[in-house]
Amino acid sequence: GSKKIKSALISVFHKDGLDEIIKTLNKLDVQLYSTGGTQTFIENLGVEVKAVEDITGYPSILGGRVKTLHPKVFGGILARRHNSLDKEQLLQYDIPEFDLVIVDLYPFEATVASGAGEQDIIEKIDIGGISLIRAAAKNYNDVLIVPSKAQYAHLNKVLNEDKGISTIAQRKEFAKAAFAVSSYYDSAIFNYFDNEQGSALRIGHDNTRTLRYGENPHQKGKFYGNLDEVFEQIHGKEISYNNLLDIDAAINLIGDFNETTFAILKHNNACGLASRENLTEAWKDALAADPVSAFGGVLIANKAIDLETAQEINKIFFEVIITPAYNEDALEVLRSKKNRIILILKPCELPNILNRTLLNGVLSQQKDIKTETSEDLKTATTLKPDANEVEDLLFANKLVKHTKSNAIVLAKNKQLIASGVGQTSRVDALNQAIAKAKAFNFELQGAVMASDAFFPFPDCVEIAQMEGVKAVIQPGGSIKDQDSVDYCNQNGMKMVLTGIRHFKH
Ligand code: 93A
Repeated sequence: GSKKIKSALISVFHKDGLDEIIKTLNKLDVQLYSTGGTQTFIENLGVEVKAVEDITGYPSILGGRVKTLHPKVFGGILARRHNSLDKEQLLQYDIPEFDLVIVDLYPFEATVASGAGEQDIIEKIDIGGISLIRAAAKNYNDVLIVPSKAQYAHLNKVLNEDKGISTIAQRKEFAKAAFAVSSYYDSAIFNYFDNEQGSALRIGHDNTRTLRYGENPHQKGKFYGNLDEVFEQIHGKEISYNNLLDIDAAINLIGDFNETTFAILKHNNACGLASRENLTEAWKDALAADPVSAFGGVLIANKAIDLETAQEINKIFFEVIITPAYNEDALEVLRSKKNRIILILKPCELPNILNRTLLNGVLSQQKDIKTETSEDLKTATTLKPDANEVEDLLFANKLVKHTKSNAIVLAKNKQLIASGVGQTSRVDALNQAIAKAKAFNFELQGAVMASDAFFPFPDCVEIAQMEGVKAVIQPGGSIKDQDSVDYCNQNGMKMVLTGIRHFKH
């Protein structure tokens, strides 16, 4: 149950914030023990403290690599206070009990981030501190563990609330935080050694966000990660689970476009996208593809939003807008709706790994970061696409890569005309795209078609040709490729092959 803290072992890297705790512990008559630097800090506060070296009989050796690693330290942390044999051994070997352990680890991650050399980084792998944390957390039944300076405020609260008495529930809560710290710390070390893999999923103790709910209101939801690295939210309501899915899709999509581009996404697929010299034009032409779907969508642009564009955007209802920057007057317009989520996209490198849970495990793969250029294209037909058509083909191909399979994208003049998304057959995807294009009065004459995977039969090029599509981009690789190529040749169409499939399930 409840325990009064009589002794504390303190070994912290960052000393800031410790003074308040030391003063409180001193007032509560707690016997303090500490390692070298921490000892000096405590003594400078005018508080009495015993050196760990005086208990172990060893000085800090090997340049500090071995300071606290000793049975007299770990015995005093791990001893079960209700176990008479443990108690006897403490007496036998003259080991003091530690009721409270405060640690702040060597800053491994920050040292890596600072660009330090390998030797400096290796020295920042904390061994003694992490062991103190794990030992004290294991013995939460008797010991209160404070595993990083992030928990100082919480400790202060406990110390002040009940005059240095902690409950078992509180100690278990701190132990949970301790294992979050130790597991995060070790995964940061793993990531450093595993640099070939790119950064793995990083879940930290202060990196969990409880969402209002999951995909639907009856499902609980959480996000593990640090969104602050990716964007800054400057306006609007709390970001939801579904918003995050769309934000992720939007950021990955826009990353493939270099020219001034505006995109509108719904359910992770683009329902509008255009590249133009001017942002307002890009917005208008993105919206034109499907103003119905755009309702409640997620918007993303790769240029700062100006006033004129903001005024245009403001005419429709949308959930989220993401851009690298906003002009002050544009922001004023966009802020007119209270709930609208406004995000500033930060320049940051996202992990190159995609993980997805399924059955009783996790599927993991590298991200699809392949973006084809004109050099990747092989013309399969007698007619070759001209320069403008090549631009449109590459444009459509980028879009189809970010669209759920089976996918067909129809585009013209760097504008998405319509796409068929997530269909169970390629023909269905094409028919959906054609129907949408017609519904919004688009003329498909001269348009291009992109497919995320090969055409198993010539039916898609036949249907597309009848609607006026002039050029096709696809990976190729079907045993019946030649049937599609023959049809194109007989009907004056052009076809290029990329050799790269872009399934997205
Ligand atoms: O090099 S260590 O892994 N060896 C140890 O035995 C040890 N014990 C505590 N580093 C060790 N520590 C770490 O020293 C703590 O985690 C803390 O970050 C730091 C505090 O040292 P000082 O009190 O000398 O500033």
